[in-house]
Amino acid sequence: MSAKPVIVHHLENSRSQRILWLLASDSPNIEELEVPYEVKKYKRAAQRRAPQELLDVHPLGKSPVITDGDITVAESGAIVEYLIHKYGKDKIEVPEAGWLDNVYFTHYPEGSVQPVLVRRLLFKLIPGNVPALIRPLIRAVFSKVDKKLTLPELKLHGKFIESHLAKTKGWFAGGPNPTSADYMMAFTLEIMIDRAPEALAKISRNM
Ligand SMILES: N[C@@H](CCC(=O)N[C@@H](CS)C(=O)NCC(=O)O)C(=O)O
Repeated sequence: MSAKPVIVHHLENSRSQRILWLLASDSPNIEELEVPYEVKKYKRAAQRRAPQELLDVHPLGKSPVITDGDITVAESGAIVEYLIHKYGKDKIEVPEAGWLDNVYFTHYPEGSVQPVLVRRLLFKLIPGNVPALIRPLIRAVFSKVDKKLTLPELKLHGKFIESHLAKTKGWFAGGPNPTSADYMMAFTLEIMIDRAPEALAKISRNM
C-alpha cells in the first residue's frame, strides 16, 4: 500500500467516473480495495476540451488520469487494471468461467462502443459550429447520417449487451461482485442511456 494517496484527476462529466466508482466507499469491493485516494477536480474548457492543467499531468491531457506516487497512469481501462492489480489482486475475484467475458468487456467499451457514442456527440455538435446560414442544412445532413449509420450501430451494441446481461443475470463476468468489466461498462451504459436510450430498450425500461 502506498503511503501517499492516489490522486484521481477528475474532469467533470467524464470517464473518470469509472475510477471514482472503483475507489468509492459505496463500491461493493471497497472493503477489499481500501485505497486511500484524493480527487482533484477539473472543469472543461471551451468545446468541452480538457483544460491545460491536465496536459501538465499527462502529455495527452485526457481524463481520467491518476498519479500514484511517482507513477502516472492514463487510459481508463489501464487505470482500472492497474488499481485492481496493485491493490485488489486476489481480492476482486473473477470467476474462472467468466475470465474471458471479463477481459472482453473490459476492452470492448473503449474499443467498440465509445467511438460510436463520440461520433453521435460530434454529429450533434458540428451544426452548432458552422456559419448560421448553412446550419439548418448541415443539421439535416448530420441528423440523416446519424439515423442511417450511428443509431443502427448503437442498437446492435445494445442488443448484444442486453443479451449478455440476460445470460449472466448480474455482473458482466457472472460472479457475485463487479470486476474490471463492470467498472468499465457502467459509464458506457450511462452514456448510451443518455445519448441513445432506444439502443438499450430493456435496461432503460427497468430504470
Ligand atoms: N480512451 C480514453 C479516452 C479519454 C477521453 O477522451 N477522455 C475525455 C473525457 S470522457 C476527455 O478527456 N476529453 C477532453 C478532451 O479531449 O480534451 C480513456 O478511456 O481514458
